[in-house]
Amino acid sequence: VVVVLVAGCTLAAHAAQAPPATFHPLDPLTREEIVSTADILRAAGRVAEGTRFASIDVNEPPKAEILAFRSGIAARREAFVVLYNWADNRTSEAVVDLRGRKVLSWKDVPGVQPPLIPEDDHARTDRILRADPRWVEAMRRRGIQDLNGVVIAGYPPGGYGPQPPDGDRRAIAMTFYRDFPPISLEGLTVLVNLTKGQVERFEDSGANPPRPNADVFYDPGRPRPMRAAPKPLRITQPQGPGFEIRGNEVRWEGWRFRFGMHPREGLVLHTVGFEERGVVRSVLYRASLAELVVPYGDPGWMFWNPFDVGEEGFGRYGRSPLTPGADAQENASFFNATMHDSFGRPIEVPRAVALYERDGGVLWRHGDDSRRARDLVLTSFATIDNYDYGFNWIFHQDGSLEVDVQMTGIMLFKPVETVRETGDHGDRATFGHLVAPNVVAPHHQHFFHFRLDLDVDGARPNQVVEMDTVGLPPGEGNPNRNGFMMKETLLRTDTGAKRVLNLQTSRRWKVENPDVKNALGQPTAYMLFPGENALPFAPADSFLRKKAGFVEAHLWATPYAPRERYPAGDYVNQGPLGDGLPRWTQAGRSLEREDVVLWYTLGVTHLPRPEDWPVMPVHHAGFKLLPLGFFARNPVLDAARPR
Ligand SMILES: [Cu+2]
Repeated sequence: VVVVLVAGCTLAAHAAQAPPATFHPLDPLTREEIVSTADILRAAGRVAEGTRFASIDVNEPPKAEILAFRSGIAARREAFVVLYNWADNRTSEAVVDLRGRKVLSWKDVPGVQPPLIPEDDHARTDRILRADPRWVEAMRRRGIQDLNGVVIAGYPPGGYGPQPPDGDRRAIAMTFYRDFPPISLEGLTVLVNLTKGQVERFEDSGANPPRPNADVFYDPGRPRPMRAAPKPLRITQPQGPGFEIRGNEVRWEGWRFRFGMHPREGLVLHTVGFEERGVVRSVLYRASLAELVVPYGDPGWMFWNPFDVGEEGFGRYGRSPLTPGADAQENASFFNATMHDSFGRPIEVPRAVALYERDGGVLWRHGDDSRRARDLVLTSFATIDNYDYGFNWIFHQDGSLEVDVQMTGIMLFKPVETVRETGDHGDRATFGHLVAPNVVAPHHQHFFHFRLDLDVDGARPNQVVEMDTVGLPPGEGNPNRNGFMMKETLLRTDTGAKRVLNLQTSRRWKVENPDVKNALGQPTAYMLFPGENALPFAPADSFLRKKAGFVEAHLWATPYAPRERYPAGDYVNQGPLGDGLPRWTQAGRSLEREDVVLWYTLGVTHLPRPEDWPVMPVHHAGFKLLPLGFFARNPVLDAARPR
């Protein structure tokens, strides 16, 4: 084992400097801080030849410290690092003090695996599989002479079921044609033990379906006839944007929030509040996409249900710059993000985030008195292999905050014999839909899971209330049988706060502050207002539902606990079943007059259409956080008249 030590002069060059005036302890790590983090760990002898940096992230200080933070204070600055050493298959967590330039803590975490290490996992899988005579034979049987004509990738073994308890690092291997289109070879089911360097499971059903014609695939390089561009629609702001930026803080139309790009979760919102008469009222302490899992409905594809956040590292792996004028409006401001590679080197992602104002349609009207709305959109996209996910956090002037998820990119597919449906159900693809000749896209679901740490007028006392609307039975109080009422149920414990949507009761939930009342005497609150959603089709005892336990409910609520960040657990890759929300919520912790966190599952059932091929037009799904008695009347009554 070679320990790489960094020379003293390098350390001096990165000496801690006074933080800039706009510094906030939740700001993402800078390029220099990522370099320092790796340097400090090396200098401490913690980085061996086989060590990889699975994640480097700002170690968020305790909530109380953040809420007490005032600019100018030299707040602590720490990095939280997950390291993996190939030499002894060891995962470790370190906290590095960037001001004191020392390793504050080091902990080995036995039996767990960090997410995909793209720099190594694919290459190691490739090396192991090529050396296996069964694979060589499988290629020969498929008539592939030139073995350089295929590439091999290794992914976290998601749906393979529980892994042996040895803790070894494993990958599922997929073999693709190298030339266009890069189709994966059917019939091969291969599990590779990356720690022992051997193929552990090899099944070849020998299927060799026809290769679909290349021109049914999306190829950005192929010349295609283009329609004429529409007449110009200019979006200009001659006096500049309506928002104000101070470091990572944004101020706009009463809203105040901070944002950052997180290596695992992507776009994160911090300390969201609404300013009224010079006082900032808190709404959300932190909000992010905490997990995403995509189970496929084709029985031949059980191995493939990736956890894009926990297994792949959504922010770090999915980095893709935004295209001005396409991914964001032409008046957008763009922000770079700094991610890192497995060797701890910073990677600058240009235009990782965009912020812009857009027309928001009618704000309100009555007769000839009407007002136009303006929205503020914070946006980012991640390309995770074939799929592209966009996240819009949309701030509205009326105090509502909307999450708009955009699904696009290329659907997974499998080649089939069918060229054209005959109308006879017999030749229909049962577990998918024919989207092009010889191409079936399997049915699948996307389960986005958001962690929403609401702080309504303070972190506490907050509590969660379920709201159901029910029709009154006919009787004395309801002689005309038209009465319906809204029933509120306080969710008293986290064990009892696993709730699913109910269309029959127009169910929704709110987080209220029982001690802060509006002018009408009502507790101030924010309501989670659902949009499209779904329940899993996998059976209750399936591996998927044990591993992605968060799909069991649309809404979960927990008392705030700083270590509870990821609903399927910290280590999802080959991780234990039932970790995360199902485990934390067994104890029946109180949610009454607490600091509460909402967890929301947003499910989308994707039954592929021909129109989704070869690249999908964006499908939107989302939810809203609406003020509910947070204001005592329409907060935009004073909006300016149109000019
Ligand atoms: Cu989809």
